Amino acid sequence: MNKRVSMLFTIAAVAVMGATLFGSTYTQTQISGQSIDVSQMDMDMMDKIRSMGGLQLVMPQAFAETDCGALADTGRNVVEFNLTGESVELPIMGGKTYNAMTFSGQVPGPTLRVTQGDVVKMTLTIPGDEVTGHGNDMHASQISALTFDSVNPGETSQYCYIAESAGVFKYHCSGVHLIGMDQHVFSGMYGIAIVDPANGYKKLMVEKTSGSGELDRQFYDADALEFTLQFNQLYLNDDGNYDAGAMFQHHNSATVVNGMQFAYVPNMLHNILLKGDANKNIFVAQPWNGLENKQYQSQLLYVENDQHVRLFIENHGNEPVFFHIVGEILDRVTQGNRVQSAATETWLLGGSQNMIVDLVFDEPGAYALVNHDYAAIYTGGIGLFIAGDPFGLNPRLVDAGIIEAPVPSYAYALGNPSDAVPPMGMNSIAHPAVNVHGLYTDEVASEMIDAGMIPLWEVIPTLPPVP
Ligand SMILES: [Cu+2]
Repeated sequence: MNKRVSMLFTIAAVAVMGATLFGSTYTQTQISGQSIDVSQMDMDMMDKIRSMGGLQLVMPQAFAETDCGALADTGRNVVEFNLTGESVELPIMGGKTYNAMTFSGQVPGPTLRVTQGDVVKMTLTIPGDEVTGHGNDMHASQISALTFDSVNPGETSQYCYIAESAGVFKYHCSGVHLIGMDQHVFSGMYGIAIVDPANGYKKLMVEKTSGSGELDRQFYDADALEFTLQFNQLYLNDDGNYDAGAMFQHHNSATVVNGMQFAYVPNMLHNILLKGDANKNIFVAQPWNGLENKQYQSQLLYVENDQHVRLFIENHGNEPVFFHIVGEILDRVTQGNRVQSAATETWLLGGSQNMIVDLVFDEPGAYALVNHDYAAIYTGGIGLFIAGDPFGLNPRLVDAGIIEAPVPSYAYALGNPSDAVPPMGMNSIAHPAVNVHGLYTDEVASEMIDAGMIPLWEVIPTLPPVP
């Protein structure tokens, strides 16, 4: 019996059981249908509808069309999203590795960025030597889940859809005919699609008091410096394999942001800059400390003061995320294309939930982003934003010849970590520089270097020492 036949059999069996339990009327039509006689309708009403221009569907092609050829002919912008499903070994804290499953050799998978109304053409290829099949369920689509069925090793599948709704949407492996979906997702097969609103993002208003009781309203242009932060957990046994028993009991072994525990904390470079000594740690937890960690060395997130910052945040995990930035207030929280809150200290994301946070860092300083669940903080759910020049480094960096003139953020000297920088959208401010950082295979890391991102582990030893 093949799968579709067995599903029909199940539906029929449920109907028969219902008829047996609730009596034979269960399967009969309860309300008789009635056809509409247009000649009997209120003609005034029909005239009113006509004068309004009639009833029109806003996006007439948006309904259930998944044929790539048909969608390409609609004149819409078509964005190709090509992924491979690959099992690889990747590092975890403590100098160990785990058996990861990835989209295209990285965790999270590549970020897709489109504009509302674009056609997404998703192609998933599973190499012939891959140990298992994989699928891709994209939450940005509104098409039948049957489309997401898994692809066998050595095969490719493709589907198309219109990104109809603006917002942040996860995508994730759907396992092998749904079996092992949890294992594949928690082993690394997840990522996001950012669907920019058709008319762009809104200006940001930040309202404060001046101290005299007067309201001070500051307006910021829609353009913003953007970051992605994707929360998840790892459930691993001592051998670095997925532990389903631990998952069912919600006993995670790590909290990860963009795939890594403590990904955005200081490393030896920051120790040198601030303490003049690579071994004098400036933060309580520096597990990715050292240039030999290459793309896995931790990096910090740099922003300017008084700059509009936009964060695309997704919770891929089994645990809630209580998103908070220590020392800051979330100036605006948006979900989908609707503002949910303003001037909020913390916002809760359940599993497979997302938000866009807009904020402005007012004072120079270090600001920790956290999942404000203490178990999450201590197992890796913390990172640091550094706003402006809180450590007074500008003159020293100029003297050392690392920068020519004072800069509004350290991103100009060091760049921001690539795994936290999304592709450019219609209201993106370009990052001054991007360094190679993330849970990437060495192959993916060298592709990024070829594309112009900075391998800090090669560049830093060539820089003049900072006094
Ligand atoms: Cu998979």
